[in-house]
Amino acid sequence: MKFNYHAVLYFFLLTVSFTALGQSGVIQAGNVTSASISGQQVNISLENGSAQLSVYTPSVIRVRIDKKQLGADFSYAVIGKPQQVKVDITQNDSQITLVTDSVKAVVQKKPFAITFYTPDRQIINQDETGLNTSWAGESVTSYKKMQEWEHFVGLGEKTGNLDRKGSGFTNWNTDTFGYPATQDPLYSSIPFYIGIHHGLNYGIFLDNTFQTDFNFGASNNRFSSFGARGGELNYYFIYHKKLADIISSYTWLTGRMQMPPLWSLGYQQNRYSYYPDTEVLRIANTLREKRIPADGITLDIHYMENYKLFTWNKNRFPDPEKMNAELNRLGFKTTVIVDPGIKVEKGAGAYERGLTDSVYIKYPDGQPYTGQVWPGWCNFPDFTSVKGREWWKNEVKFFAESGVSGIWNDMNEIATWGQKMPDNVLFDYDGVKANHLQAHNVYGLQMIRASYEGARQHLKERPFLLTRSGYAGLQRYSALWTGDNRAEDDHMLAGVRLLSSLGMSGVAFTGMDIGGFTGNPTTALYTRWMELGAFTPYFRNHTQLNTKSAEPWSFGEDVLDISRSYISLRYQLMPYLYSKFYEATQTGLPVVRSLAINYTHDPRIFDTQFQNQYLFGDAFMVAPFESTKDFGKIYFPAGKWYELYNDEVQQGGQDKIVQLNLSQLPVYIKAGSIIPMQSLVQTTQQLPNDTLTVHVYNGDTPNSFVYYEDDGKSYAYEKGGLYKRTISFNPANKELIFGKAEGTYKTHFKLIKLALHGFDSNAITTSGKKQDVKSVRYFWLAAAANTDPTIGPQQPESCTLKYVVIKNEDSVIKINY
Ligand code: NBV
Repeated sequence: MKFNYHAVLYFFLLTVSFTALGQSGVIQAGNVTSASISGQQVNISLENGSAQLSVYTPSVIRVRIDKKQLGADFSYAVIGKPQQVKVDITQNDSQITLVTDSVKAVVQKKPFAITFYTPDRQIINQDETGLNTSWAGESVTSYKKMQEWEHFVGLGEKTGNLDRKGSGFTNWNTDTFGYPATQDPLYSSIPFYIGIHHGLNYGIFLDNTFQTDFNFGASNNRFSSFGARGGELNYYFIYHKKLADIISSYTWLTGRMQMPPLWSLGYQQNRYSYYPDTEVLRIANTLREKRIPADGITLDIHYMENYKLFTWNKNRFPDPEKMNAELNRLGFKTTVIVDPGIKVEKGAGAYERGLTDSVYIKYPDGQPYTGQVWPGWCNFPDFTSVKGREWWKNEVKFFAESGVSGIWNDMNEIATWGQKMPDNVLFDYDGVKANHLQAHNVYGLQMIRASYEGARQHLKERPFLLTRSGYAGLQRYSALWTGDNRAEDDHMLAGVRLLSSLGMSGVAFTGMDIGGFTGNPTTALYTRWMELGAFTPYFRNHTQLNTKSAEPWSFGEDVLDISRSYISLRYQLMPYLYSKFYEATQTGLPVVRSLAINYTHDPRIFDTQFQNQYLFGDAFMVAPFESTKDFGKIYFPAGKWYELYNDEVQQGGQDKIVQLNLSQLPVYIKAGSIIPMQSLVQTTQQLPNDTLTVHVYNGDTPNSFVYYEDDGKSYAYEKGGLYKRTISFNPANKELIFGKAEGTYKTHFKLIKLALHGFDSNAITTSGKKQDVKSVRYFWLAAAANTDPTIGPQQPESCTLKYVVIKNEDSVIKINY
C-alpha cells in the first residue's frame, strides 16, 4: 500500500484545528458533578456550569442552565408561580429522576442530558446525544433529537408554513415595512413552540429576552434546537395529552387576556391618516348612512402636532373632545396611535417632563440615547423602569381627558427608521440593569404594560390596546396586529397563518391590516379580505399613506353589498364571539384556531394546500383562498360539516374541490355546534332586540358552549357582574340543556329562538311542554344584512330551518326533540 504523506498531513492539520475549535469555540455543559434535591427542585453542579430543574405543575417543568452560577430569578413574561404538587425526585450515580402524575424527567449525569417521558415511558422529548447543551461564546443552545415524523407549530408571529419543520427562525423585534410574505423576524418575539410526534405533543417556552434562534431541522436532519445570544438557557417544558391544554398551561405561565371592551370586537375603520376632524366625522357618518356596522375610528400619526406625543394638531383637530363626543354619539370609539419616540425639543411639554423625571434610556456616560424617527431626533422612555412607566402612565391622562378609548402602540420594536440601534444603550430592566441586547425584545412589552396600566388608571371604561411589538405574555395587556403587510394575495394567506400561530402562542386577540397596508388591492382581493376580516378577532381596515381609498364603498356597489353583509354577519355573531373571547380569558384558547389544535395528529392538516384553513372559535371552519382562484381544495377533518350558506353536509376525513365564488367565503360549521346570535345592530352601543337566536347543528357527538354576557364596558365582571350559562347538546338523549345562569348581571335577552339545523323531529318539548315548531327558508347573508334576499349579488343559496321560540329563564331549560 502506498503511503500518502499529503493525506496524513491534511488529516493531522484538520484534527488539530478541529480540536482547537472544539476547545475554544464550543463549551459543552459536561458531566454532573453534584446534585442536591430540595422540595420540588433539584440544583445541579456541572463541569462547566450549573443547572436547576423545578416542578411548576404536574405538567410544567422548568429547566435553567448557565455556564456560571445561576443568577437571581427575574422574568417579564412569567407570572405563574410553582404550585405545590406531588413529585418524587430521586438520584443515583447515573441519573436524577423527577416524577409527577403527568410526566417523568430523567437527567442523565454523564454527560448532563435530559429526557422527558410520559408516565408509560414513551419518549416525549430528549436532548440529542453528543450535542445536548453548549455555548459558543455567549450564545447558548439546547439540541433536541428530531423525532421521526415530528411536526412543529407556534413560535408566535412567524411567517412560513403551519408546520415549521425544515425551517429556522430568529427572534429580534424588527420594524419590517411592507415585508415580504416570507420575512423573518417580524415585530414581536414569542419563543414558544409545540412539537408533535407519535400521537404526543409538548410545548417548550424559552424565556430569554436576548435574540433567540430556533432550528426545526433547517438544513439538518438530526435535531431541533433553541438558543439565545446571551443569558441563561431558561426553558419551560410543558406536556399534556391535548394540545389545547398545552396552550392553557403556557397561558397559565405567561398570563391571559382580560375581557376586551365589546366595541373593540366591532368593525374598525382606519387609514394613515384620517384628518382633519371633519374628514373623520365624514367617514363615521358615511358608515352610518351606508348602513355598514362599525364601532371604531382610528387616528394615525397626523392627529399630532409635528408628530409630538401627547399633543393634538390644533389646526386639524381644534376641539378633540367635541369630535370624540360626536363620534361617541354616532356609536364610535376613538383609538389613537402612540409611538415611543419623544421629540427632542426645548420647551416641549412631554419632552421636558420626561427630562425632569429622567425617564429616557441612556448611554453608559449618562447622555440620553437620541435616535431618529417621525418627529426627527427623539429620546425614548425606559419602559423597563418603574419611573419610566409611571411617567408614561401619567401622560396617558391626556388621552382620557380628550375622550379617547383606545391606544394603538406602534414603532415599539424600537423602530428608528430601520436603523440599527447601538448595543451599549442601557436599560433599567427593573433593577437588573441591562444593555440593548438583553432589553430590545421586551421594550414593546413594557410599553404596552405602561399604556395599559395608564389607560386602566385614567379611563373610566375598559380600554382597548393594540401593539405591533411584544414578547411572550403580551396578551395580558394588548391585542396585536401583524404590521405593514402588502395588498397581495399571499399576504392575506400568510396573515391567516400568522394569526393561527399567534393563537397557539398565547395571543388570542389578533388582527392584520384588512385590504393590505402597502399597495392597492384588486377589487377581488379587497372583497375576499373583507369577508375574511369578519372572521378574525380584531377586524380593522387599514391602508398606507397615498394609497387609494379603502373604505368599503370604494370598490363599487357589489363590493359594498358584500362587505356590508359580512360585517353585518359579524355583528349578528357578537354573542358567539364575545363568549369565545371570554373563553380566551379563562383558558387561553385563541379565537382563530389552527386545525392543529383540534386535529393535532391528523397529518393532512399540515399539508401546505390545507394549512390556511382554521376554526373561528370552535364552530366555524374558514377556508381562505387567493382571490384569483376559481376552484379550491378543502380538507374536512373528522366529523361532519355543514356548509354555512345552504346546510349541505360534508363528511369529514376527506378533501373536496369546491367552486369558489367571490361573494361567498367558504365557511363550514362543525356538527354539534351551538352558535348564539343577535339581531342586527349598527354599533355595539346599540341594543339588539330581546331575542337570542341559538343555532344548533345536529351531530353525533355531544358538545357544550359557555354563553357569556356582561355590560361590555366596565370592570364589574371582575366582581361577578356577568351572566354565564352552559348550553349542552346531548344527541344520545336527544336533548339540549341550558344550564342555570350564573352571575349578577341580568341578560338582555328575554326570548330564545332555537334554530335547528339538520333535525327532523317536529315534536319538540321544553320541560315536557310541546312547542310550536315552525319552518323557514333562511338566507344567511341576507338575514345578516337585513336585506331582501332577492336583491344583490350574493344570495343564491339558502337553507331550511326549523325553529321554536321559548322564554329565556335563568333556571335550567331542558329541551327534547
Ligand atoms: O403611523 C404610520 C404607520 C402606521 O399606519 C402603520 O400601521 C404602522 O405599522 N406606522 C407603521 C409608521 C411607519 C409607516 C411607514
